[in-house]
Amino acid sequence: MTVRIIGAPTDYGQDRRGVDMGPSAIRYAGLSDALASAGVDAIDAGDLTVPRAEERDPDARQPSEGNAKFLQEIEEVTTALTDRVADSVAAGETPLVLGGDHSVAIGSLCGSARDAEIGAVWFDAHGDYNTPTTSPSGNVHGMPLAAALGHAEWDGVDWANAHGLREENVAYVGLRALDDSEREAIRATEMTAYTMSDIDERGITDVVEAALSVAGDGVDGVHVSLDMDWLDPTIAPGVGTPVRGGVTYREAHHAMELVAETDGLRSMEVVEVNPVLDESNETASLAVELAASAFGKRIL
Ligand code: 5AB
Ligand code: MN
Ligand code: MN
Ligand code: MN
Repeated sequence: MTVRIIGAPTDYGQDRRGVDMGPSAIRYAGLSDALASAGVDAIDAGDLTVPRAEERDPDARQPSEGNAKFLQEIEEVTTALTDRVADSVAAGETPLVLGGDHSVAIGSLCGSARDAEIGAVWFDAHGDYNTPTTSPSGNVHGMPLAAALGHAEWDGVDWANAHGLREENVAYVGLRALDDSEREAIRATEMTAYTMSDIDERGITDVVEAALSVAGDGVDGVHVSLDMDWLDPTIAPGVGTPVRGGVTYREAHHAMELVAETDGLRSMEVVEVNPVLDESNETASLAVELAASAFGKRIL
């Protein structure tokens, strides 16, 4: 397997500066060596060019198009990332996108689904299913799944709709912080949602196996989205929107080992690492370890 590392150093999707340094921190924590030890060929394709917020028109920092901040900047990043991911998949590689905030998922999904039907497993504390109208924050990192699935105000936003992503093949794992409107919207979809309570009751193995089978049913491949706030903040402090009660170190590793065992992994992203909020690059190091597990690293 050849993994293409694509850095997407953007922080336009949320309010806490620093998440744009995520790709550097993850590389510094030893990503290439870890992937090599997992037995994959890793090509580091470098970072997308993302202009800093300070270089942009100050007016662009205000909410635009309803209540979605930096939407024009996010469109630029998304269209570039979509092409990179689509080219990588077309070349027979598995792209690994490094965020950046979770708005990068729009590009990962659009690229991965360009010429295919895909499913997705969403490892996250949050639902990321807001729209510019329902969002309490205006931050697009809380909207990527709704955007990619083309719902509500996102319908027909061509650069953001991943037409090959099938709603019935999307599964959440580990939800624990939903906005009220988001909760209603998720209930109304055909997505499958496993919360932290499901993990408490059924155990991580059962839940992740179920999620992978939902995502992989009848599609060409599966996108895995790993938001580092999925993990408990005691082990992943370097994130912008931490929520207590996340998965443990071993649960996370085991989940990624199950990802590695599925045949259908088509693309993956690791997002929301914010080195400014981190402690000694701990969250970036954890992101590296989890990526290695997802690509096949084993203890023995
Ligand atoms: B993340 C919140 N629902 O929309 C919103 O980290 C948080 O990509 C979104 O999962 C968290 O602003 C987005 C309150
Ligand atoms: Mn997220
Ligand atoms: Mn999250
Ligand atoms: Mn659709």
